[in-house]
Amino acid sequence: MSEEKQNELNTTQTNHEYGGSEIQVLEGLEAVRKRPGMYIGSTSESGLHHLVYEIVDNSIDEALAGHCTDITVTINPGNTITVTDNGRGIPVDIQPQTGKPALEVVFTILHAGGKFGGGGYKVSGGLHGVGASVVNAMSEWLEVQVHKNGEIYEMKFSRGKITQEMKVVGKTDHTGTTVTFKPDPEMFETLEYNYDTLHTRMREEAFLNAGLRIQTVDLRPGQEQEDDMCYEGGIREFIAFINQNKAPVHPDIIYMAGAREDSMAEIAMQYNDGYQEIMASFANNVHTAEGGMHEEGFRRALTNVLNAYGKKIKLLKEDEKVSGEDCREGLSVVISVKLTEAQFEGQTKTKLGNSEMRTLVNAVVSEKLEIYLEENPGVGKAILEKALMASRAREAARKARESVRRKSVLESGQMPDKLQDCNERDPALCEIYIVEGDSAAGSAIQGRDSRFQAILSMWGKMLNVEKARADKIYGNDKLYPLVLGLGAGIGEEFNIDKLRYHKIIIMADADVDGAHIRTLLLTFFFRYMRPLIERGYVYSAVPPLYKLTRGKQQRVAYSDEERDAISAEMRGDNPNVKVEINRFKGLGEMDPHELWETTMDPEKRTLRRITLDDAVAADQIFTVLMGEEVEPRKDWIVKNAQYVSNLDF
Ligand code: TSJ
Repeated sequence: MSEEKQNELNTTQTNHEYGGSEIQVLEGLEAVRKRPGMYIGSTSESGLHHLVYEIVDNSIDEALAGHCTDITVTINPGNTITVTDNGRGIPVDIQPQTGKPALEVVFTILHAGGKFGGGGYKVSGGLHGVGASVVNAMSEWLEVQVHKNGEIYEMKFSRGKITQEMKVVGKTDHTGTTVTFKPDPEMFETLEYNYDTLHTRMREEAFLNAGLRIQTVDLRPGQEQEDDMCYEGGIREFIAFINQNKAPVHPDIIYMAGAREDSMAEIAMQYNDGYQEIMASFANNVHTAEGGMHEEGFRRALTNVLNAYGKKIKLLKEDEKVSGEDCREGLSVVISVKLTEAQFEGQTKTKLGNSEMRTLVNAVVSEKLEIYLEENPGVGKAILEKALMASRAREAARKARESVRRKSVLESGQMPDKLQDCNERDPALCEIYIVEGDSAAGSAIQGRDSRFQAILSMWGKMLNVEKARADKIYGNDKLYPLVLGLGAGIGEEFNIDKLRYHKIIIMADADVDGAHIRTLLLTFFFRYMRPLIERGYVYSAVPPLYKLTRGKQQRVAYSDEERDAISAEMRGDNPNVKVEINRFKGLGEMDPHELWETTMDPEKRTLRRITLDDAVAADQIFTVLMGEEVEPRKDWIVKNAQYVSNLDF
């Protein structure tokens, strides 16, 4: 460590002497601040929320160990977070190895959490239990109170450094842990918590931990609300929730569970009369968005059991088969496995790599589902009939598609008329703006630099991706122009080498409809053109929110803070001067010049790159909340209307 840095530490930390081990500690936490992405994924809205999950994971581990029944997550005024539980309380005794209270170690040493202490059912999730020190490093301040041994212990930190050593501050008659923190404005692009994001995630945790009570509370003025979640039925109730607005093919939810050595698997499933497969899988309560071995085991077993059963009841002829996809049309399923040494792989470390989970889930489903179908022949027949219908529809669609594709415009190179192309041909230099609505598209077409900027306009309600089979997208008049314009095909045939633009910019309003369009497009890209997101080719344009006018002088602002700052600047030393502030209602309201200046000029605009994490979040919102039925979608939009400008898809 440089001398300068050492001095800086010593001055901010007057009552604390630094020895060798402390310096290592600080370097550890400094590494978190230098490369936050490695520890919490991002410093955008998703990273901000991740801090909360890191803390809550510790309480959930305590619940899994059988010592905690209640967890409360509170957004306080000022966007600080409090997490409290009624567990045993983080140990406060001095650790022999370090000579320090375990509590201090948890918050100051990377990867220390959850590793100490005695037995119980310990599971290790992806980032589970290692997060307290990471959150501490990323917080302007953090304080913790532990109720244990009849005493209340307290300790405080700032940006990972101790500001108050552990001390007893009072007496108590119960046990538990409370942590309050303020995310560091130096580290995060946004500091505003979204209640719905936290609530949705906590609801998921409550579904996955049957009987655990989780409360979420928002205390911010003007948006006070709370939810109290406890599901005795666990993942069965998760399926009931996912299918709540869908028409089930059979009344009960099929539930299967089994264990082997240290691991266990549980599966809940139900078919509805739609086409979409909704598979939500978890390993140690971590959402495995990229799937993995447990999903493979499930798919294999489901296909085998249904084919065998179909033959047995003679719905399938001896040489007839239904494919895996056919077996999953309209299926909602939650797979949850718990294991001791989870291996997480893939781009976002959300793909389960343990092959023994394939074996376990396969065994559980093979055995239990067969028994279930034997005992419920009515359900068995309904499911088989549905799979057979899917099989026939798919075959017909394939034939139709093949005949269309032979003379397909995809190969002819013909471009859709909704596309105003650019002159440049090198994809690395080309951008395509996807714009919603007539008037915004008009302004964009006039305002753009047509040498390298193409405009694709989309209007009207887009296809609900959830409802469509992949093959239907070829025929969809809203998405087809997009597929054509990008030029790289779709799904299994997607070929990124043919992509015509290396910047794909979604330009939508900062309102409900804009958020809706962004979610739809991201879900679509995630499901059918994932390499676009993996390569970082997808962006969100950031239009301004306010126009400020003083006489002939005009400026724009992209946030409330910026608005206030610019307004003060424009006033200068002259507080009585009038600065007119107008809110932009939408992109369509801007003239071509304004749009170019504020949102499209590469010299001045802000683009937000969409990460795989963002797309996963959009996909999940989509899956659960934007499924078959219109009503829950409306509810979601109405409920989120006030936050929508903060959504970070
Ligand atoms: F780590 C943390 F600070 F992020 C955090 C930990 C935050 C919150 C809100 C709760 C917790 C937490 C930790 N709740 N409960 C526990 N339990 C333990 O750390 C614990 C207690 C006792 C024993 C034991 O063996 O006696 C072992 C452990 C791991």
